[in-house]
Amino acid sequence: SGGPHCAVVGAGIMGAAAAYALARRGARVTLFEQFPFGHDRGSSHGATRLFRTAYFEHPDYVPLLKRAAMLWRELEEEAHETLFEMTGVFMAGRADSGLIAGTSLAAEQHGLHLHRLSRAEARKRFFWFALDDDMEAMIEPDAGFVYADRARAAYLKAASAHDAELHENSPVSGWTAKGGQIELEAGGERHCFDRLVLAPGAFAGEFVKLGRKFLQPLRKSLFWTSPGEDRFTLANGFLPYAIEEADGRFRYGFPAVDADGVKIGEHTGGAPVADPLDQAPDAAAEARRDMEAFLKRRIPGVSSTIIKEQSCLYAMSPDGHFIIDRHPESEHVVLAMGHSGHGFKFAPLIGEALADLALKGETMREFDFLKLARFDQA
Ligand code: PYC
Repeated sequence: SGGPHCAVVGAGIMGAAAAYALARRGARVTLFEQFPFGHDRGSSHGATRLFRTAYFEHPDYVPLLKRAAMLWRELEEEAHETLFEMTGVFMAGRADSGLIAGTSLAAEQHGLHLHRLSRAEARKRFFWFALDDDMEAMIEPDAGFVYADRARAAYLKAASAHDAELHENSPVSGWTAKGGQIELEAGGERHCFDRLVLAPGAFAGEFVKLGRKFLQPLRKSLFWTSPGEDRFTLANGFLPYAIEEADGRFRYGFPAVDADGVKIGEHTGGAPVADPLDQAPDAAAEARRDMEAFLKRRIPGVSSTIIKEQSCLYAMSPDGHFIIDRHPESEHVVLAMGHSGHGFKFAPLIGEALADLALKGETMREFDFLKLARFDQA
């Protein structure tokens, strides 16, 4: 293809989506991934990720989410497979919790529907959950989940179908912007590109040349428990869920979608990681016990015995919001980082935004609140 030659670094969901968006627009794309495709050392592996539209984190994300939902459907069409399930998500917490108050605020500001459940209805339809009397329960209908591994693989396949060159096991050791070109070192060789797209996830480190202050990797433990009888399934009305406790701890999970059972994780907490290249240790016995206690207390019908565990890295930005921008050092370098454990659902749109920034120098103004400039005053 005759467009500019773009290097994409990182084949997590953001890099994969960017490679596809660029290749589809006619750019020549070379993607570098330090590990094998589909590895489980970053933030994109696993079967499922939540999708929500009434966004408790900030109402400004809502217009982005509406577009992301449409783009997930486009990817499904391109890939001829189901990647996105708009099942609704069950949420519970006190009225003043970040989850319930924030979701309500975003819904109100953007005219989104929330189905608020009376205590009796919550008990009847969501009998799996043991809720406190002072908790509110609701379903967000414009919410559901994305099949994560499948979506990332679909983006790589679609990028390749549009002639992107994909390199796994190819760490990039450095880059330099020089006179409108980017020099990149990979596999002991120097390569020259017109544009560079950085999607480094938790591995941003010194590599992004912004200093370390924009990234704190956190390691999270995820657990799976046996569904016992076949009741914790979508077919039986068990929805993906998010529950915030009075102490602010936020746990979430999914129905059993595969043989691994019922997934459960904690969105709050996590262990700061000095070097994300270190292999994950087993979850502390204490984290397991804590999750087992949560299951007993809140979802007593599911087995509280953990049958599988895995870890996942969050790439925390200083304010928990994404950083999507051109690089201060060169207008030909663009980046998406700091997804802070809630970025996956946005990936199709972030891929488009990175392609916009790389090819046109700007993207939708709805992304303005995610620029680096917000940290200038700090
Ligand atoms: O973005 O909804 C989310 C989420 C839940 C747990 C981790 N991220």
